[in-house]
Amino acid sequence: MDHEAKSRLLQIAATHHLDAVGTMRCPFSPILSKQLSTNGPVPFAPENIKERLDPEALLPGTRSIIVILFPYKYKEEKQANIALYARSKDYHRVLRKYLDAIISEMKISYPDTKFHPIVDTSPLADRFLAYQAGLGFFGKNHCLIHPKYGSYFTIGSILTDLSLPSDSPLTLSCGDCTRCMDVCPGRCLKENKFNPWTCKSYLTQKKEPLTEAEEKIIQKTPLIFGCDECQKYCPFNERASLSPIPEISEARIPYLSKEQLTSLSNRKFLKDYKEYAFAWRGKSILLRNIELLEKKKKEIP
Ligand code: B12
Repeated sequence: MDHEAKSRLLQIAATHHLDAVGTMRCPFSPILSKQLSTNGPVPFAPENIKERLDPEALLPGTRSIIVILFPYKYKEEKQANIALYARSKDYHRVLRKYLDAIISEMKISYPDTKFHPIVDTSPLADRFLAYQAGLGFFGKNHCLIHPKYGSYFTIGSILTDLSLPSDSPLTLSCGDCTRCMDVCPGRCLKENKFNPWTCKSYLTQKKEPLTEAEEKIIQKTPLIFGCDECQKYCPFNERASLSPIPEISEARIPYLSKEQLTSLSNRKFLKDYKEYAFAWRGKSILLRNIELLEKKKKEIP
């Protein structure tokens, strides 16, 4: 097992302000296939369970996975209608840049080693990689929770044929706290089950026509992209550290108004906001959500 490579990795990550780094050795724990088959299909993720358990398909010879948390907590912003994770530049791009830099630096010491970066869009279950790499525990809000950063982080990973020593899963838990379950707009949180189809985060991104019940879920809280309710009241997030990553404090867009959006053509919208994750479903979905919230306001006497 390559302990030296692990120390080098941690050193490199630290130079990039990254201190939540773990490693896991393949194969995955059998808990993962059990979780995936009992949970059923989720929006925006592949249905094929085999694909979700197969790092070999992405990098033949994968022996270990390096997992890195990218914290995104930021000081409070007075006017906001975009979920916290999407207010700075699209995390897919930002994380990819960090992962590529780390790979280039590792390659200097390990030139014959293979590395393959993934962020969100691979079939693998990112939270589980981070769990198995000792970076957090599964909260009742079904997010992964890290002792220092709470659940306010995104996850980037690197598959490699290096044989890195494995970190152990954390044994922390939410205890008796059920704050997230009580405030969830779509009532989708149950102790061991998550219903993604009534999650406000999903509904704000859903392109198909919404039912009346779905519209009501969106109208419950002010966000027009994503949802933070199950994270906002979590004690781990209340005391979480702010993000050490410079990109998180740059070029933030916490709020989009109806006027801003209607003044832009679809093309101009995509051009102006192409670097933000909230743009991926297009302008009309964001406008639909703003209009739903306005309609609700008018209904209140
Ligand atoms: C599809 C998807 C969604 C869907 C469905 C979410 C869901 N909970 O499944 C929607 C659109 C609703 C969504 C919303 C959000 N998402 Co999302 N999403 C994904 C995606 C692409 C796949 C998730 C998936 O496979 N779900 C299926 C279930 C089976 O998998 P899972 O969530 O990993 O669940 C695990 C738990 O059920 C676990 N488990 C549960 N209990 C226990 C207990 C034990 C002991 C163990 C071992 C395991 C365990 O086993 C499962 C297998 O890993 C991932 C990226 C990826 N490729 O993994 C991001 C991802 C999960 N999302 C992320 C984020 C940031 C969010 C939001 C916070 C965004 C927002 N503010 O609106 C919300 C959070 C909603 C919530 N409470 O989960 C982050 C999670 C960060 C974190 N700290 O956990 C990820 C990892 C993206 C990334 N790379 O950073 N998302």
